[in-house]
Amino acid sequence: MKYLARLLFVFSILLPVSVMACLQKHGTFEFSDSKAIFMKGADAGAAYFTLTQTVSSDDKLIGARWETTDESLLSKPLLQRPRVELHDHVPTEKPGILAMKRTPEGVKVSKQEPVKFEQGGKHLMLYNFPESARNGKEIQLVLTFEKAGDVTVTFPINPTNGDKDKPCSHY
Ligand SMILES: [Cu+2]
Repeated sequence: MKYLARLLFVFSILLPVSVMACLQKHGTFEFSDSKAIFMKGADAGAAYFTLTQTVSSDDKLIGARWETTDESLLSKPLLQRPRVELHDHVPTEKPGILAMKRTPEGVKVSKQEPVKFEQGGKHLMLYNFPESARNGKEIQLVLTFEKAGDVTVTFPINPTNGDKDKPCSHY
């Protein structure tokens, strides 16, 4: 019994570590710390991740989208359909106040410069996401790169601090 207790204890320590290694590899890219955050009751949200290019070849993230086959969403006017935009935060005239802006020019990624999409900085802005998607465990977003093309990345939804590194079930 004592052995079992010790074993469980070891497992409980090891588990978060192994779970933390939710690294998604796609071609020459590595994605880590991916998450999507939706405020309660809001259909807009943001997605964050760290992106590393593992080879000495520059690329550029130029767009992102969420794919759905739901006709009731696809038949809506363009601006009411689910969509994803590349955003960044920029300083305003008021000290300490940041504003969001679109970055349609894209985000460069090279081996020397891992790119962080994080709160208060670059992020993927998520608009008009249906409740069914927001209430799920995770969403898949398709990220489009200039050279590498489309890459599908999994984002756990609203991970709490306790399980902020929960595993992605889909790679
Ligand atoms: Cu934004």
